[in-house]
Amino acid sequence: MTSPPSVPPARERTGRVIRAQSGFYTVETDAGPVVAVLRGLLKRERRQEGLVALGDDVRVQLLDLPAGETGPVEASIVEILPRRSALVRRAPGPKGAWAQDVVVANIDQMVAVFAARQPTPHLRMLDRFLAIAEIDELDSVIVLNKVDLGAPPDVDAALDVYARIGYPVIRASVRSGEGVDALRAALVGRISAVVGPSGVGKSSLLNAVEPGLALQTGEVSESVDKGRHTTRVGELHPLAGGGKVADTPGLRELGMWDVDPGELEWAFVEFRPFLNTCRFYDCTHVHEPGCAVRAAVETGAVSAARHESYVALLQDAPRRRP
Ligand SMILES: Nc1nc2c(ncn2[C@@H]2O[C@H](COP(=O)(O)OP(=O)(O)O)[C@@H](O)[C@H]2O)c(=O)[nH]1
Ligand SMILES: [Mg+2]
Ligand SMILES: [Zn+2]
Repeated sequence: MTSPPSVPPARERTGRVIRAQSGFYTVETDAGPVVAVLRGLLKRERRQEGLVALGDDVRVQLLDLPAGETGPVEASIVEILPRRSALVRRAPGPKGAWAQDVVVANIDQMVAVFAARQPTPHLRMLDRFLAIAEIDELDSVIVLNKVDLGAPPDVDAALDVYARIGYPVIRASVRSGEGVDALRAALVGRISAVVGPSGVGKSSLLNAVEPGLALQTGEVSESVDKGRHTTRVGELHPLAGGGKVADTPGLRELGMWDVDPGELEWAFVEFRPFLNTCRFYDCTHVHEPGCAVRAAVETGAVSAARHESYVALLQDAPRRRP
């Protein structure tokens, strides 16, 4: 008995984007990984590239390739499921506007790595990262790598400030092995994104944490991340103990996206106890009389350097309020 040829029902799966490169996405599904592209219609609806981010949960439709044939693309992404979190940066968009750029979606924490030396740590940049993570509602872990080179005393003192305000601080060295177990423990069972300037040892640290990863280190190339038209490869690496981690190449500036001054003050966690006690309800904590945050800076309860970072970020943030 023969039956008329019928269109097989669309085979759909959901999964997580674990690799993104030049419009090709590796989606981890229950039945294994599939390489998918974004369906044209979805692309047109949203009118932009980069709609799918590393870490996104997506619905894919498996392509019906002729029997016996295999192709590089096995599925098309037909839906991006709601994100529960995202690490977002501000990137130059069309016509000089700022566009939102999701670096990694659905992560639990940001791991900010700096080097004790080579390159010199920029704590202003760390404060920016931490503020972004707070705004994105992500936990943060701070890693000072290359402690074998000896941290400058002011950097050591500053790290104590971060520990005091509640951030986990790991002093590490890939050379000596110090801190590697602590970093592994911080990563296990969680989805993390590692951020920080080039050359601080992000990839080396991850290789030490997870020897099978074999991430490229040393030869530092920023070119992959210079402009929006260049290729960026993103990958969520599985960890033996459970969890996943994304190494972000050359993410020098993790800009602020559409930050409201009211959000920024909240993003400096140690300001929170003082925010409702300023004389003016709309105090920006820069110059107003009766400012409880600045009073706390005077007494040393809030670090002057952190307050300076806050002021710098406030001036940098796009204003939505008049
Ligand atoms: N002295 C020292 N050098 C390190 C350490 N970790 C990494 N490096 C070196 O720093 C350079 C940059 O490392 P890499 O992992 O590529 O940095 P990334 O750009 O942040 O991923 C390489 O030459 C590493 O060998 C460390 O703990 N101590
Ligand atoms: Mg690297
Ligand atoms: Zn104030």
